[in-house]
Amino acid sequence: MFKKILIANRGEIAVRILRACREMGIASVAVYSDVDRTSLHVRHADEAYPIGAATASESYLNIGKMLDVARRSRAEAIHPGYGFLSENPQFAQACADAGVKFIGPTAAAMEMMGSKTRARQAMQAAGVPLVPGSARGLELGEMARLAGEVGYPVMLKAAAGGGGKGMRLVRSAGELESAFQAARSEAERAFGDGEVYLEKFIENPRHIEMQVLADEHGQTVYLGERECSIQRRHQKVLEESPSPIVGPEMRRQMGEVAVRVAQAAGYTNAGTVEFLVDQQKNFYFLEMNTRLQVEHPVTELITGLDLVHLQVRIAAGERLPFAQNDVLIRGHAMECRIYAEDPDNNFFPSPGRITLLLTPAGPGIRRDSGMYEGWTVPLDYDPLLAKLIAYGTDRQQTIMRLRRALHEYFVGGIKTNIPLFRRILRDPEFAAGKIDTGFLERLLARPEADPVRKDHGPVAAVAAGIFALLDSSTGGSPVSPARNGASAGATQGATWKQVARQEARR
Ligand code: MV4
Repeated sequence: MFKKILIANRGEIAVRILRACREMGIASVAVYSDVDRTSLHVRHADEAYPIGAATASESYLNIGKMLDVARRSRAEAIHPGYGFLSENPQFAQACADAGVKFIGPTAAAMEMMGSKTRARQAMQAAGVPLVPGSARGLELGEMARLAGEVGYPVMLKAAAGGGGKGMRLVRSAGELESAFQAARSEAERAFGDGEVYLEKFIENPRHIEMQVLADEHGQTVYLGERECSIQRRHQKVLEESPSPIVGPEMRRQMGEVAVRVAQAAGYTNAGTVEFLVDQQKNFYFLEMNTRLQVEHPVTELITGLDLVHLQVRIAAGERLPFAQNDVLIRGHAMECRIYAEDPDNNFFPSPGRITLLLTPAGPGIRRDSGMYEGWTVPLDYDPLLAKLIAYGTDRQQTIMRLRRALHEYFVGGIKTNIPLFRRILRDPEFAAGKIDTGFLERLLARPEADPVRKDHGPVAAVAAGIFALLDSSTGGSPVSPARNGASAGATQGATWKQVARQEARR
């Protein structure tokens, strides 16, 4: 086993990996940028090295600095977490060349999955179900022909993309040419690669992914699915396992396909196979994420496994300590991603100092967090602060526990999306498991019930008091006797504004 591991990341995931290291008796090395000197991951580590300016390219994305710290600290392995260098094949290769074990798949497996067209070709050859479309990049003429064949609407995607970047929905033949040019130039600008391919468009799909683990001795297992349909602008917000629509038979089929995907890619360590699922529950391979994911805790809770321990053991050359038949799924888990952003202001990032932090606990609650009271949230990175994860015997109990924990959670000094979760978890469609990738957009388009109107009795009494006071002090103005008391809805706002202005002048 490794004696020392470098964690090439920050925030809650660095804390998560540091915890595993300590449990395993492995010494840990943290790295930190200038703005992370006082961050939680630095405190949990045995050693910590500064790696430069806040800008990620100078610190957490800098391959040379990361390998320099590995050499100076004599770390034998590097865990990349998620984001930053975690899916960078050049980094995985540089680690291998430097004799440091990268805790993840090989550079070759990562590279194959990095190109969506290469992955589609390999998966088509392996008999994996794909969304109908092209397995390679196309020119406009070929694209028009194929789009006619599979039928509109179609989706254009960048081969180098993923996660929603460089995608274009095309509803009819007339829109194809301009969408094609736009997709190509966007892909060229974003990835330096203008290759664009085509898929039939799946209306209101679900996003369901399968966790896999593969050791370096040829054994691959699946650990159940995660339902990730609650997203906003391709950013996941809430995840759960099991999916409300996946039963044992569908799980076995998806799991076996996911294992086939991993084996066709020569995949090792932890990975996630993403599927699009249509309204008839047909599932199609979308892409493979070659890293430990943000939402891994829901799988840990329903399987009882520790994915980070297993990643480390696999990277050290150990065999998987169990077989597929030993993997049992029990209960239900649900995760809320707590972001430092303001849901009332278009989800704008809300950095700043955390002046008061009240944290939930109690039965069935797990919290993976990178924040503490008094810490200042930097604005330089992804604003994920923490993950609140609930576990229960079934979905209903899990939802009640999560609602209870969200009621307890208080983060003062900054804005967070905690109120959004309270709203999602009260929604009847959500409670019924009727969710797809359009759920959150539909929820946000509905105006929230006005909390003031619910107590209109006391509010009306206070208003009447103010009106009476103003009436006596200003000789009747600004509230005309005709409108006093029972004013119509449309004029009410204007009256209030008048009163407020009057108040301000006093
Ligand atoms: C699609 C699709 C419908 N049809 N492909 C978005 C992210 C990227 N990973 C793939 N995405 C989609 N691909 C076809 N052929 C709809 C989406 C999509 C989506 C997928 C997963 C989760 C959320 C989504 C939100 C909008 C669109």
